[in-house]
Amino acid sequence: IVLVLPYISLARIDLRGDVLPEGAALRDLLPRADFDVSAALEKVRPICEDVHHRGDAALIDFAEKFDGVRMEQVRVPAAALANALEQLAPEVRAALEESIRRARIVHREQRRTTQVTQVVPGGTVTEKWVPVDRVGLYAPGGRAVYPSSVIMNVVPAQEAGVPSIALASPAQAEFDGLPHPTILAACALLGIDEVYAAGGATAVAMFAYGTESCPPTNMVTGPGNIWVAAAKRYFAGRIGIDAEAGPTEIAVLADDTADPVHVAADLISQAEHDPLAAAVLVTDSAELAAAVEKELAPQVDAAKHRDERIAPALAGRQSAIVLVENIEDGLAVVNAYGAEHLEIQTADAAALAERVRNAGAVFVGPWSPVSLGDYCAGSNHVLPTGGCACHSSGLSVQSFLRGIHIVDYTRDALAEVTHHVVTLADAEDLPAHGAALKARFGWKVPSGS
Ligand code: HSO
Ligand code: ZN
Repeated sequence: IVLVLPYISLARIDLRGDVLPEGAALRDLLPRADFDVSAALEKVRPICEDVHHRGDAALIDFAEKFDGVRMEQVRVPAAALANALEQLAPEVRAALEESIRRARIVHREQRRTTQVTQVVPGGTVTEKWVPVDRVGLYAPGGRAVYPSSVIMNVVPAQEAGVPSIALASPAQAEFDGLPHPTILAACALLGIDEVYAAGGATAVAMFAYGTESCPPTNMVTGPGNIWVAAAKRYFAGRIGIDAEAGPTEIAVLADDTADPVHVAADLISQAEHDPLAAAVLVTDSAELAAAVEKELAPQVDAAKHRDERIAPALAGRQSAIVLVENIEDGLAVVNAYGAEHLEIQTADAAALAERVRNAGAVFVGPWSPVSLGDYCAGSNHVLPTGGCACHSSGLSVQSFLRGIHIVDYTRDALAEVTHHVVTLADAEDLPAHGAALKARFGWKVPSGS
């Protein structure tokens, strides 16, 4: 019997030989999925406004329409959370607990602390970090049921000290209109008891406007599909949001020291999420490129989600092997691309990682694959996609904190700088600004010293 394996051929982009373009020109040569959030915006607007006007009744109707189940209530009863935890397989519980433990270690230590700066004698500016009062976290359902993402949203919010945390996830017909039981169990493990069955744009609208059962939140975070991204954009400015998450991405920068078996496995691991997921290998070794392609075929063939996600993701225009003249050029390429996840599998991986400027997260060397970061590294896996790593960070404890400047000057310290304030106020033709200081000193400007 001759077994014909479907040959997975990644598109090739050959940047060897010529002088490498820079900046935007280089970025334009690199592959990326289409993710048109503004087009989706028009569709989510009426949905969000319906939730605004009809509250819980709209959430229940939309769940029936989109998730195929008519639920009785939006808020998940406490008994359902306890029950989900009870039913959770012990090994899954142990793994979730370890994931939580490691994420807590990292996020707790990364919390910013109050910084008092003595600007002049008698004059201080303090930056105080205050958690957001109330946040709504979203955990997708459908194709993606990720209790790990519950952890990645809840832990930073808790470590920031957010006093009120609610979570929403779509109603599942299979589970009588409750969110998926592993999502509920993860909430229970994390001590989150305010959970709602609401999906996509409707969940974001529920958090933004509030309904009879869910008080409004100040902020919404969490991954989701294009409807969630569009709803976040709709509410941006009214509430705080994290990045608009698009399809996941992995870039691997590798030289001939990399193991093609590992590289292929890592590319496939993220292609497993979505037919639009991007897998990009950047290498200066034609031999490695060929070996990875050869290795992909049997690994893809054996993969569970081969047909619906992995094969289309690898064959999609967003995925490619990029050949470069040398690793320096490779570094320029990955910096131009700004991947959500960047693995560095080269001889000098740690030194190269230090020079990465644009990436959501960097995974150094052969023993730090992206899958480790997805679950158990302690790092956060909610990361900027679509090139947003060029201007934004992933979710962290900082995402849920606001830095408030507290200004405290004595009479003498104010007197000493008054003439400068008055001069600048006059220069901007805002003399009342200066007058606010003059009034304190009998309308005579202290001369300064
Ligand atoms: N790689 C995804 C997160 C995830 N992976 C959840 C597995 N479960 C985006 O960073
Ligand atoms: Zn993943």
